[in-house]
Amino acid sequence: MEKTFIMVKPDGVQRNLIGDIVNRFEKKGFKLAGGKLMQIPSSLAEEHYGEHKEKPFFGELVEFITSGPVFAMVWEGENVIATARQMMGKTNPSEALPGTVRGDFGLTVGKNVIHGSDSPESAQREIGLFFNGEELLNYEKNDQNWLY
Ligand code: IDP
Repeated sequence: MEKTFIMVKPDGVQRNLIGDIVNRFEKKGFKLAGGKLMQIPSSLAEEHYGEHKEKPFFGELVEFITSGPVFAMVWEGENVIATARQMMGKTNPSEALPGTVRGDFGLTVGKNVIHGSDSPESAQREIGLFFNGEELLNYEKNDQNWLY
């Protein structure tokens, strides 16, 4: 089953949004494979956001994402990568629709509450950066027959 990497950013943790965000993914029908509260070291932040290294906001981005705890998760389910991106809303919260995480909770692109992998390649890469195999659980869940 497809997996994606989702992270509540430091602003979301400070603003008490972990529960709301987890709730949205649970209610949608996705299955939690792993999750942890962690403080990201600069080296991991720079690797995670490597594709933005040349951007003017790179320094600010690394500083922000390492500024406090994040809640990192792996969610699993049919088409979860693309669906999670829709549930997050556009990168800039001012363009994100109501009903999306960024549309409901964010105001600025620098503090947009949530990260989610944007493709199967980045999902695989990001899951590998943040979780080791033992932290991802493979277990039976009783709701699956009512979802699939
Ligand atoms: P995404 O998070 O929606 O995938 P990306 O383009 O991959 O968006 O950008 C990564 C993160 O970098 C964004 O979530 C946002 O927090 C930050 N970011 C993107 N553009 C800007 C900008 O112009 N100024 C400050 N931060 C930005």
